[in-house]
Amino acid sequence: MHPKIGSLLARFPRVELIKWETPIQYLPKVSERLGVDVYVKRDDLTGFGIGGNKVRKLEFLLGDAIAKGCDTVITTGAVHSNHAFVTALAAKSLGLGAVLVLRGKEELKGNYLLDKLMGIETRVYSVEKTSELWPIAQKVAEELEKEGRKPYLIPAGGASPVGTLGYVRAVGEIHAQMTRLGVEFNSVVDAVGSGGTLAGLLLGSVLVKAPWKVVGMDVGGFVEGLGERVKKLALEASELMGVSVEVPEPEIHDYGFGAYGKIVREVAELIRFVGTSEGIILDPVYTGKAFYGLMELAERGELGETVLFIHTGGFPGVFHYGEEMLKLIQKA
Ligand code: 5PA
Repeated sequence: MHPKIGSLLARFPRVELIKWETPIQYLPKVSERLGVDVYVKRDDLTGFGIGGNKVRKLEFLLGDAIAKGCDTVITTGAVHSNHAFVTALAAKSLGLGAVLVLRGKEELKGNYLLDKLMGIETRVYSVEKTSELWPIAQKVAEELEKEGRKPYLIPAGGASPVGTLGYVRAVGEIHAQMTRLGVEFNSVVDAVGSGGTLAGLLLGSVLVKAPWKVVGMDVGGFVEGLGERVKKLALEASELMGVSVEVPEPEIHDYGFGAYGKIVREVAELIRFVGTSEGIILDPVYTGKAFYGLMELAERGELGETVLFIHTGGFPGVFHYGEEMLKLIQKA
């Protein structure tokens, strides 16, 4: 852990859901194909539930919920939401209640199947956008308050200033690992949905004066005004930490292939390539799209000589959309 990050975060309540540093792994076959050294931070192996980036945010969010004496966590997302499932699972494991306010088709697949299997309370609505779920979640909170419970509302993706601290902390880990590895990353790349991960990476990188640039791959407009939102989140998190810094405009590229959650052949084929060459499974909604962007930008020489990809997880999406991907690959 980078000492500056460690000491700045020490006063924030955090529940320890991750028991180790996630490894950083070199990808020889991908690197050979691109002519650029590509490493992966294996945050798919954060190890709580099915892992992923959300666990890092939840360490701080649930720490905050418990410190505030809350007893029930409410959050929102699509039915395939990795964030929603792991939030409820973590809350339950800590003895808290959880209510998920979701949107979409109730199919027993992927994360929604896991929700049901773990006995998590879900309420599913037919609205277009996850943002439309927020007022509903607020009403659920009011209902619970009337019953004498103390709810803790978590925005979609855990994208609050407190949640953002999770990836500020991750930067402290990455910086220390990079020094041990004896390499220097020129770029750090991640998938961007709600923006909390990118905001944390951005702020953490400023704080450690990192040698890399942070590059986000927008997976299809999960939220509007992404760049501004990421910057705002990073600044709010810096205020929370009591540091005064300049946060640059985030570099974000559109790799949504038309829409959030849209499953496309190019990404399905890339998932097959990375799986069969490196033994790493990417997902079709987030990491597959972001890695596709990494490969295009790296080939154009835009990411420098040495790149770190944050594997943010999303494994249940492979099983939610597996059949659809297979059909697309077979049609080609
Ligand atoms: C998600 C998000 P941010 O939301 O922090 O930008 O992270 C993007 C991201 N990788 C990257 C995976 C596997 C993710 O699940 N998921 C959301 C969800 O509801 O699961 C918030 C959209």
